[in-house]
Amino acid sequence: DLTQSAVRERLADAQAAFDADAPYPCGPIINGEALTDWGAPMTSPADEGFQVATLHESTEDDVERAYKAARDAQPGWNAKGGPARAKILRDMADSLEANTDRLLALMARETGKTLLDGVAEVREAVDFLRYYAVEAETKFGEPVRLPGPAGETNHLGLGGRGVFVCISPWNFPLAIFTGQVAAALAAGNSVLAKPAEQSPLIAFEAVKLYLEAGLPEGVLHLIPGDGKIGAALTGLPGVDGVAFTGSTDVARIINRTLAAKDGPIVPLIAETGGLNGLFVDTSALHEQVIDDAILSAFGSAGQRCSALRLLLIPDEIGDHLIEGLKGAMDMLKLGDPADASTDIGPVIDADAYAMLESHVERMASEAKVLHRAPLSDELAAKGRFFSPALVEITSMDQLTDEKFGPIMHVLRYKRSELETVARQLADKGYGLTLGVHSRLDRFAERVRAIVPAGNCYVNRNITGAVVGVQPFGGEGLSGTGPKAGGPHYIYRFASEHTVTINVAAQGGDPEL
Ligand code: UN1
Repeated sequence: DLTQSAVRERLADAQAAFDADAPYPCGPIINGEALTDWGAPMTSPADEGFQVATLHESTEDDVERAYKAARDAQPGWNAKGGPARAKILRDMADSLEANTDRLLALMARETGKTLLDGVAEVREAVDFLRYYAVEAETKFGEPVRLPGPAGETNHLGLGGRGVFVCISPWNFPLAIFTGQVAAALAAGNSVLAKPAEQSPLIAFEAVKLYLEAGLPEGVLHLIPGDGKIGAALTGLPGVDGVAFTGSTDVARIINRTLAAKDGPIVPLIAETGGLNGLFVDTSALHEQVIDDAILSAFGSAGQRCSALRLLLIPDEIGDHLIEGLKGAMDMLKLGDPADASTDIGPVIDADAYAMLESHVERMASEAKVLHRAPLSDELAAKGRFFSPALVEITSMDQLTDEKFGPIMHVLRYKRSELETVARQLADKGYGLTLGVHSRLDRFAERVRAIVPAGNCYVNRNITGAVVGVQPFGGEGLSGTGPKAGGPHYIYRFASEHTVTINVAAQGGDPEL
């Protein structure tokens, strides 16, 4: 039954069932064994009185043990070959799909993710698994015969690099966790996965499902913990690669840790922050600009690296657009993420809340806070709900770096100064998402020629990249590339080998 009310009822039942059994014991999973015997309580950002989980943090000893097991298991996993690994990834995808309702309930409580965002998140995780399954099959099957001189055969084969460390963020606690792990596994690596310290439970549940789907126990280990555990993982002498999504600052720390080690040069795949602009010109459709700007800046409570941070509007239509944005903000519903009518849930924790509040305070004195979305006292008292803010800046100097949350800055520009403001934004050094709203093709080209962006969106919202359709990732301060969910990503997890055989020595090439 797919009527709206039936779906709502089903999701409410799943939420009630989840809530009834909370708090959940959560901890490392090493060699298939979950360590959950003791743990610190974790509360929900949407309701500080609700205890979601107890977390048994990993120790350095756990890191060592998991590493040894991962090292031992990797050759066997690699030798299985791409097609056999693809089958397991598909079974993992089916298992996530079958458990969607429970996973939505869990994310609503652990990270404050709204139901609508949760649905997209499970979808994305499933898409990653199926996308990398195809990659495993098509790129990691039989070695490819290459052309070469008569008398010898040449083959190129792809395999895993060894043991990969995957460090994932809380804002996509299932999708990015799964995307990194699935790519590493597809290529034939074993994995030590560290979810963000704010979202270990969803990763814990996912790893349990993966093991049930037939993933060998030694191949994937869950190592929850804070930055200390991250440092222990990336500092392991034998690590063969690191995939990281999070802040630019932490990516730099990881890069330094890897570079300081004696031994092989270890690749880092980093997806970091953004300072994403949306350029509007006078030909744009106002209602569409408002709709897309609101969704891009405030959707997921602005907690996406792809989110809109700066809306650039021409003087001529500035007042009109700003009035429209204020009106649209008044319509936003902040509330319980598990309620299907909620648009915006809480921000992740007290630190995030304090950082955002202090930025808005600074903007109130140095720039101008134009509007805040409505937030009831009751909600504010219950969890980390932050009222979305519209801030007008008058100079690009007032926007220094990414503020991860629901704050949209607007800057009015004179048409004759488009190139200048575009250059000022480019000079910030990021290059993740970029939006353009115009009915003139030439306008998008002018902006794109100046502002670097891994993902550019024209006349639409700038978040929600779809796996395989908009491979996602940026450049400069935004990351190393290659793009997740795209055809080049998997190669960074792989090693390449050629085999050349002098067949003339055996009496000729049997294949010719
Ligand atoms: C992130 O926010 O850390 O396009 C990256 C999007 C998502 C962003 C994920 N793929 O909105």
